[in-house]
Amino acid sequence: MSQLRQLQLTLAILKPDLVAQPRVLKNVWTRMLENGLYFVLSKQVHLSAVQAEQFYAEHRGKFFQDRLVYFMSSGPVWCHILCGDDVIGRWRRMLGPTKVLKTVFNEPESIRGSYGLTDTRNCAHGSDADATARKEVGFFFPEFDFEEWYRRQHPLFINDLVEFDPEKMQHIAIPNT
Ligand code: FUP
Repeated sequence: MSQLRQLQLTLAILKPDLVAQPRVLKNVWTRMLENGLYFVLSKQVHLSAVQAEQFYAEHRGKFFQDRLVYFMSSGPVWCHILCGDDVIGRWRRMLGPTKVLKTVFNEPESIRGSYGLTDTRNCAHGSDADATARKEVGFFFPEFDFEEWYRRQHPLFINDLVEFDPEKMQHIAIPNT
């Protein structure tokens, strides 16, 4: 029985600590592209404290909530919808574990291990499951329609009929495909 291959979608956020360092930001984008991740949609956003609090609603009341909200609204972030085979796991493995103060020792080559500053200022985010990805993509890209994307764009991405456009920071269809 053959099984149809389907690419996965996820949300990546490059956080204010990373965005504030242009050379590091570029290096992370290069790592993402070299790892074969596709950029479906990208935008830069400066979250308000209210929006940051909403995005991290699951952490309400935790000891780090205030510092997390303050940090996430302290400067612009880049949001990317990524796609690829097992992209949720792949992007999270590239990131390394959440807690930077351990990750710098345990996984120094990971993005958080390389560039993370503290457990809060930990460079970047990746959705942890399909359902979370849908919710988080919807938070930043309410206009994005998953079903429509799978119908119209997925065939291009799965056949690698796309190329990266650095102006738009996203992969677009190769002309005449
Ligand atoms: P992750 O799925 O890797 O984003 O991890 P969590 O959902 O557990 O944590 C979300 C964010 O909370 C982290 F990215 C940073 C912040 N955090 C802290 O500031 N301190 C902690 O001890 C744990 C998490």
